[in-house]
Amino acid sequence: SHPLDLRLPTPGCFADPERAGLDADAVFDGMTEHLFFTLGKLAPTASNHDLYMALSYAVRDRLMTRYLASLEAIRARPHKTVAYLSAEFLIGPQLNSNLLNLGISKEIAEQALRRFRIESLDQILEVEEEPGLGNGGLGRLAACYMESLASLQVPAIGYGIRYEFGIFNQLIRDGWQVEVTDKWLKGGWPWELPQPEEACFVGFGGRTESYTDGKGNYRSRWIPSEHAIGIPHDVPVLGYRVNTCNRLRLWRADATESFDFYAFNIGDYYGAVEEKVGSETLSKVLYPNDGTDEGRRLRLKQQHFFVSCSLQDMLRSLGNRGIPIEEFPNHWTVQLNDTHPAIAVAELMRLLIDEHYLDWDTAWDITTRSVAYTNHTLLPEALEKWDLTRFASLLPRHLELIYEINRRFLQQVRLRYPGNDAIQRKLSIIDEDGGKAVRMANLATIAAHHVNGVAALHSDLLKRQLMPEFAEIWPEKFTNITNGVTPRRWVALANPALSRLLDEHVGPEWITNMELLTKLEERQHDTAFLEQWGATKLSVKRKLAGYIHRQTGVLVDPSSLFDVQVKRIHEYKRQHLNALQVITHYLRIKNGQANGMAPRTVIFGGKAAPGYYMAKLIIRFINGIAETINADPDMEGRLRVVFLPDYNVKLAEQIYPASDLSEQVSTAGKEASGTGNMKFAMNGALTIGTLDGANVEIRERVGPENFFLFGKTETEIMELQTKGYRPRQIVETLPELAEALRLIGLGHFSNGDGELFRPLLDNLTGFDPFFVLADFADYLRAQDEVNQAWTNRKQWNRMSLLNTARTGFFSSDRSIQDYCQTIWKAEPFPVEITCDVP
Ligand code: CR1
Repeated sequence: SHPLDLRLPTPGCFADPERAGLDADAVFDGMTEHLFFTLGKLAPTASNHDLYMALSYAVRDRLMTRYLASLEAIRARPHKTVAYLSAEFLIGPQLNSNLLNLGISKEIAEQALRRFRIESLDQILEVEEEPGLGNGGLGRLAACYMESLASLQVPAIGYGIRYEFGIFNQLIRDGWQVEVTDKWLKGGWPWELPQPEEACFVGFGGRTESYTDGKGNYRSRWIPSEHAIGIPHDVPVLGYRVNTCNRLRLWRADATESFDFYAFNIGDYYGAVEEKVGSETLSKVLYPNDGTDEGRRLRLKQQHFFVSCSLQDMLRSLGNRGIPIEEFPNHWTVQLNDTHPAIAVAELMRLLIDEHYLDWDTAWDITTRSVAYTNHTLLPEALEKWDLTRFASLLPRHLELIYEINRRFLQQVRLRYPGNDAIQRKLSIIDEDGGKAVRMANLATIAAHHVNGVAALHSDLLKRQLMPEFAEIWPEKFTNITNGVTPRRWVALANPALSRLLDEHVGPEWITNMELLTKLEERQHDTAFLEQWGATKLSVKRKLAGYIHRQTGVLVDPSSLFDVQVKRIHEYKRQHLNALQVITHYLRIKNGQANGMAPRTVIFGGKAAPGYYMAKLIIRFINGIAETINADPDMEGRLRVVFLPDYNVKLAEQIYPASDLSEQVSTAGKEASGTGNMKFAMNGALTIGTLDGANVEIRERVGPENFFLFGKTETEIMELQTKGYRPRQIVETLPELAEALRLIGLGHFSNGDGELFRPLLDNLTGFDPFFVLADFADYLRAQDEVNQAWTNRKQWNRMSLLNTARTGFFSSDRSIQDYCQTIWKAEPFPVEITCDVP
């Protein structure tokens, strides 16, 4: 620990427990002041939104001591800081997590709220708008990692973009997804601190030129044709019950000249704001693609924009503290969250060489000692490639530097594989096949000191399939860090009922040490406890049932098996496999073959990328099935299907705790890790899943007898692919499947419209690129096992308990400790606070 003589003024100091300001009176006083002075509202007429704002400001005030102390500690005593570069941070609602991490209990918050005639904290949490600054797993992972970094007291900054519009809101109209702009900032967002004085300039376009400096050295410089300004907006990230409060630093783009007076004077009112509009477009909107590359100029501009601002910010912080630039790798460890920030390699080289006048070797040494890269997918369509001409016109200097990095690297390759042209072409940063392009994964891999995948299987496939030659050249570079999720949000906040049980039977330390949950195993044969376990789950399911009814009008039975698949909609995730299984279930009931089948509620949720036709059709398909089944009196009390619209973090917090069965049914080899799978298991859901991503490790940990495994392995899928796969032949051998497909083709789930789902049917029976039909029979077999297991409720509860007990490994605290030890060489830096209390 590093005691620091931080004399903070008493009014702002909430460090002293006596004066911590965390009691109900203090919270009430804080709210009252903010209502009046910050919001200009009177208590008697304040709306719930006003009260949400007032409570948020009062809570934010109470973060400030820790926030400033953390900043000051690192300024006074430099310590290696993690710079987590990510185009997405899906942080979710902030109020509740800050209350938890600060230590303001729900009871205390409610005591304060009652004085404003509000009975429950939930009424206030309900009005909070979440910043949807991410698509799915990748962005949510970044948010869990930021929370764990702070909780483990490791100094870190999450660098990203403050999108004005995040991921679209999803409406369902006539069964189809409709996208609506996400105006998350419209009511004001109390969790950010704009820092206009720390703005950074970023260039685009233009040309490069050579010149001779004062010492007679040839140099290059970039003369951009356009500029934008990045204004940092800082979001405090407080750790759980510690003084460490890190930051997300999100850049908002501004025009350099926000108003062109010349154009205005000659009467060109539109032209006068045109440049402003153009630069501000940079941080306007998040690309709503999950795991697919959007080969667009604006996307590359966004990436360069936030990366350049962030690297300038890191270099400036060294300058401000008088630290020589050569020390960069000792002060910053830069993690590239996928290839979206991979331009950092070229930009850091440019800043070091062109603006700080370092020579190539020194700059390369600094860069390669600082940067590491996480790969999040093997899907070819998600591996970013930029058209060379486009790249050259936007980032001409970066291209020069990339050519030089490539030239030096290929020299090494030639030495190692003399005469092997194929390997050179494969490893080159420049793709020469077809239209030339810059391959960002190659750039990131060549520069990074570590490259990691996100689950054991995925890291293995990364080495064996995607980058075997890179792995041969640099075996020590490649490593695995299995993903994790934060137990604070995903258990303590999302599932207070379960948390109370864990507090009682394990002790409250589980929340920062999830491995302690193994203590629950002692209870696995305790009938009374297992009943309590089941009753806790049921109470949470009741709440979700209420929500489902309010949202969709469908009444579901809380005692039925809640079978849930929530995640982005994608063919590889195979929501359609699940949907086909639901049809089979329906047909068995119809045909009187469903004796002993457990009543089920099948719940789906997730967004489809707006341009992904097949994914949108799958949503329509699920809604068609839901409509037919829910309207059929024979299904009453036996089968319900719901598609919950607008799946986001807030909704996820309601769903995971209320689930009995977690559907993790991706084609083996396609899901890099998954993180929802971990949230389900921690909350006591059993998994039905394939040997894919982190499912493999979940199954190993919870025990194969507590996991419903099905499907072909990755190797079997590859074999099938090479042998030649004929999905139509499978249909012929499976009468239940044939009947399901026939009904779909007759329009049974589309009001008689036999054409609606034709593209889906053709896809499945024609190519079936994700082997839905190949896994169908085995999936049904595993679902039968689920039904069997559910009939013995004591046994089910035992399996559920063991899932919670044995998934401590999937805490993001463990992932972050792994990153700190193997990749970042970063250590905790506890912050001490002394108040200047008279
Ligand atoms: C993967 O598809 C993984 C997350 C976080 C996603 C998912 O399996 O859990 O990353 N990849 O590691 C992705 O979005 C661009 O790639």
